[in-house]
Amino acid sequence: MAFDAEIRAALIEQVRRFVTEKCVPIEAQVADDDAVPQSVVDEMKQLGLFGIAVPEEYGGLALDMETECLVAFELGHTSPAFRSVAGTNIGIGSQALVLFGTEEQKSKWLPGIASGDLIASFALTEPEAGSDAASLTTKAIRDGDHYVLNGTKRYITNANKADLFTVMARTDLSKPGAKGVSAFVVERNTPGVSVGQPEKKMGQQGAHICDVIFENARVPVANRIAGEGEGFKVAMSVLDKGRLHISAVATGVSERLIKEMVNYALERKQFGKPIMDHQLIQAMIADSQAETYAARCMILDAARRRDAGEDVTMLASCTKLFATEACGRVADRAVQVFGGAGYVTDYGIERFYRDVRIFRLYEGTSQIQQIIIARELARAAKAGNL
Ligand code: COS
Repeated sequence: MAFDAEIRAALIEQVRRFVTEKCVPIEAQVADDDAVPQSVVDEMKQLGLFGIAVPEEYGGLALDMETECLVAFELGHTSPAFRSVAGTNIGIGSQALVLFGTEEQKSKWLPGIASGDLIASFALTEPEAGSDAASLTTKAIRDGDHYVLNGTKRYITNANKADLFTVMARTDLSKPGAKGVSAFVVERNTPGVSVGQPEKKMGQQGAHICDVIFENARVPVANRIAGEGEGFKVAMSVLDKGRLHISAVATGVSERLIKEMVNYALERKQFGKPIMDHQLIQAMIADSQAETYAARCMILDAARRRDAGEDVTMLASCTKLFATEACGRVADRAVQVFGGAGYVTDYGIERFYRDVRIFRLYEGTSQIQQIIIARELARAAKAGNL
């Protein structure tokens, strides 16, 4: 569904104003406090940000992927910790339900996810199952009308605030790989579910990741998403979309950093003139702009194709690989253009430098994206479709 151009422009403008007026001025405070103020979270709720990827019949804005990416570019214009508040509701925490949930499951949870009253989280990674997600060992053993879950999930974004988790767990112990995995909605208040302390991390203070531990947690069979053994595919489909969204956030941050670089380079004088007039500075800024523009075009193209019903597994990996690696280079150049000031906390550039490092890791490392791209190309060639 193509989104009405006027509604879309109005929404983008609202998000832009919110980011500029409410988020940018308190970036340092959020990093120092390691928390996004409740008033800002409330405003995100009012804007409908928690529900942008939830269908209208469940209270969401039902944005198409292209519009979601345009919103994500805007959210990237400030510290990524702000986006993370609603990030799991927009993406990996809600989309298993949106894409594969039954009517009953959707009407039970999606309205709360859309309004932001329920925080949803995605629990795939484990201490011994990161890139090799199909090797997960959390068990879900059927016992009458329930599954009994045991295991530990690791680095789960927003786990400390989550009301429900999409959990991938092994229902068939005789099948070691992807085929033995099923997906479940697990409510936080289920006896036997506990959440660890937030990890101390390199960046994105204000956003949190924790362990989630299941000890004989009994989850109703009705909470299983899709069929037994289909959980890995559910997770991968969710990540296809999530990777496009993260690409757009990273590219938004690149755009912000280019603006910071240009403004600083016009002000800062060395050798008797603004450093913007020095060609080696120009080269760093120009390379950043060219790469960011390329990322933006790739993302919008992949998003439109997804909206048109195409399989975008490979394209999502291409955008995630390119946009997040480009963002890393842009952040590095931003520190370089700022010189000593780039290393000093007050200027905020070193914070972005740390914040963006995770983009190349979560929702699949750059190396996993390369593997997926190569795998899809080989598949297409074997099928005579290349
Ligand atoms: N959409 C739907 N189904 C998919 C899929 C996708 N994007 N990708 C894979 N599948 C299916 C495959 O078709 C296969 O099913 P069949 O055997 O019926 O064909 C099944 O899932 C297993 O796929 P595959 O054999 O490719 O699995 P691998 O174990 O080789 O792993 C990678 C694939 C490496 C791509 C996967 O483990 C991965 O993405 N790892 C990174 C995990 C990640 O992003 N973690 C971040 C945590 S969330 S912040």
